[in-house]
Amino acid sequence: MFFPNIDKIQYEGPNSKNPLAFKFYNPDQVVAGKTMKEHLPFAMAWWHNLCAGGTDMFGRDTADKSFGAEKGTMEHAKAKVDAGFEFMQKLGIEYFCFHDVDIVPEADDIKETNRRLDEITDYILEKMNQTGIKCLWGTANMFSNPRFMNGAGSTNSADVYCFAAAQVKKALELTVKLGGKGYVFWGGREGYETLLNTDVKFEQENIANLMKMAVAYGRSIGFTGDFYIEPKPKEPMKHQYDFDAATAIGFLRYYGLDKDFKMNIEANHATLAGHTFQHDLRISAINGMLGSIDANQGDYLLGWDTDEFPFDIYETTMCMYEVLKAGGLTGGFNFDAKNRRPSYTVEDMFHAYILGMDAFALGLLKAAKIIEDGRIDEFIAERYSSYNSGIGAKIRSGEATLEELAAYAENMGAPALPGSGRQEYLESIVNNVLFCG
Ligand code: XUL
Ligand code: CO
Repeated sequence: MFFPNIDKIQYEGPNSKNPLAFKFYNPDQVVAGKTMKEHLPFAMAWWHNLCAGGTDMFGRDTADKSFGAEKGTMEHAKAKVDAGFEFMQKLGIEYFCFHDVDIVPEADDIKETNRRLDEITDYILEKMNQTGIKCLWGTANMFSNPRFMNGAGSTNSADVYCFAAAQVKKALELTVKLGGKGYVFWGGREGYETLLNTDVKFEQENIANLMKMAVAYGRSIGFTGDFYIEPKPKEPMKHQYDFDAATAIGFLRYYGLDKDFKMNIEANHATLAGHTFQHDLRISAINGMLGSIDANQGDYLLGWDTDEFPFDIYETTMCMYEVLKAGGLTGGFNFDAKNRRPSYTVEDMFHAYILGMDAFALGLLKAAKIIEDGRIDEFIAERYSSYNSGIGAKIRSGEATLEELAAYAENMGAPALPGSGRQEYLESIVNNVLFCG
């Protein structure tokens, strides 16, 4: 046991003061026709929870993630599996997400890395069968190793491109072996620092081709799940090609990849792109491409990807509002989030997940209430009601011509103002639902 002083985390309700209990996440409670557990398939991110120790640009690890073994060994890799499964079981988390190099130490020779990956995934599979815990998605880390300094699909080196292809192939095989629901492309270094040395069209074609090869191979080995792009505008690169949901969707459609791919929307990536989290969820949803979510949040005072655990109930409420309206996710909620560097103890790991799971559970409860309340939906319906009949209905039918609309306008005099947007009133409804009962 790695967490001997921590029992299974129970739901104790909103009045509990127990730091190691859920206040809002009550897995079997039914909300809007489904249990919370069904609405919220939570996943543990292997990299942040089991690998990252708090290193930042100015200092080394504060948290000890050795789990009693020597780092860089297969014993350590196995200890992480044991610790991870104990952690997930204690929190009632049913899924995990991983990069290839999160689960084994990378060797110099990819054949040896792949052998290690086979060995560790045998072990992970055993644990999955014992516990019922499942894989949400897998991915290949094609951004940490120096060889990927210019990207993977976007690299200027054909040899590096082949190495990336080999990693994608193996990571797909592992995802299939572990029954993963999805496979993620986060274009970590797919972008540029300066256009003075970059052929953007060339790089985008190469990225699309890598994705096409991944789809062809994945389908050939029985992967039936979704491929995901996880948009991010910048960091580590100055400009990244998967800037936001709209950009990534346009790219997928242009290269004919839209049938196989959906979006994995990360809150802090959306805010880095200058959007709200809700915006990128909505853009994905209206395009039928809302697949999965990387659950975290940024910081208003910091302009980078801080990957904080979700705490802001307005954000989780508006996220769950989008998810409910979209009819749920085919993927899940992966906590791509890390403890703050000074929160370095084992208890902090549990507090962080309790915070995140409770924040989404409360967001779910409140979003369901906003929808049930109906005032916002009613307002929106009324706001567009001029399209319900007459010339408006004709516009919506797609049958109107420019000449016809111009003739209509010429006979109309000046149009009335379009009606108040009532933003402050609508915001007060949200506060009313959030804080009154
Ligand atoms: C980095 C990020 C990644 C992806 C997976 O910003 O979000 O961890 O989720 O590669
Ligand atoms: Co992410």
